[in-house]
Amino acid sequence: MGEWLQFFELNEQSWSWDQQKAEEAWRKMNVIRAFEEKSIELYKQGLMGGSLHSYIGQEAVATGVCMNLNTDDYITMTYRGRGQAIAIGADPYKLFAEMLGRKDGYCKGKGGPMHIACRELGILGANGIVGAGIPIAVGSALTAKYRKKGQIAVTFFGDGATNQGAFHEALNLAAILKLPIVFVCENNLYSEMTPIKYSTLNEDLAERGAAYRIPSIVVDGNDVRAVFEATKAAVNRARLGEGPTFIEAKTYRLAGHMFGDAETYRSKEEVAEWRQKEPIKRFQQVCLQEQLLDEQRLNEIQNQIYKEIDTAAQQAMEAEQPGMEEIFTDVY
Ligand SMILES: Cc1ncc(C[n+]2csc(CCOP(=O)(O)OP(=O)(O)O)c2C)c(N)n1
Repeated sequence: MGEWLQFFELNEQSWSWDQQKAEEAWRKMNVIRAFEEKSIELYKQGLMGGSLHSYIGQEAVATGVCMNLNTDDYITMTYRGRGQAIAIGADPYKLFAEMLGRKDGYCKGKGGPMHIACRELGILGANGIVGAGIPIAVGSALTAKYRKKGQIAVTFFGDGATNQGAFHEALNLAAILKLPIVFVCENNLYSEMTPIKYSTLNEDLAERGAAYRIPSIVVDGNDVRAVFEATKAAVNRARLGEGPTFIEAKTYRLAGHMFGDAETYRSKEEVAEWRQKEPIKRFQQVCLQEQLLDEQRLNEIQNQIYKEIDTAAQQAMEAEQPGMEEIFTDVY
């Protein structure tokens, strides 16, 4: 299995991003964070239906991966999928509108927080069923292979999903058919309220990709640079027809599994420890150390983003609800 499994280390000496790339990463991560914080605020006020599963803490994964993608690539993700949607270019107003049940939402307000989909952005759907997005992405990778337009598929899922049967079937099929797909496992150490050590003996879930003879990489999921570089190689392989790659991004969700989670299954000390390693703070330090962006510019961008997110949320709250004529359309 050794030859199929790799531990990605960022080469600090040769790593270089220009100011534009650093700004792109800083912006995307902050838009996701601001959006998720605002969503919690709206949910608390009882303005949103369904459940809300926060992506706070995992921003570097969606950002680092999606910075390598084009909008004609395909992505699937979980109920936390607003992070990936934003990273691929979704409009926060349309996302808020969706979550608030407004007609301007990506699914005309009928999908809610867990079911973002947008064909124009290649988003084949966030999915409330654990692991269900994985075979859908494999199917789209098969389409991409036939179409020969250089498209690829990327699927995001959690550690818990790697115990689903569909995950194993999808990996095996992608490996044998050499499909252009990147499997991105966001290992945030918990499946709902179950710590991974209670459900899975593998310490590195990338071993599961390696077991299917898929080149598999473990990467620091809280370092946007490492996620970007590891994904870049995987995306190149997929575009060149060299088959799938499995990326395990080690990360941590800083909020509860969903809004209302009492978090009795983990200690405050553990959360505090991970808060020190959270991706936005870490990237801020890199930007300052490497003199890519100074403190004033970082703050300026961040403040602007928080204002824009407030405005988008306000506009969505004031937006129209779908009319009765929409009640049976697009519903399966
Ligand atoms: C097939 C299925 N089984 C159980 C559930 C209930 N459930 C919702 S989220 C979740 C945890 C999944 O954990 P993981 O895949 O690690 O993703 P994370 O929530 O950590 O992002 C479970 C068991 C479900 N939605 N679908």
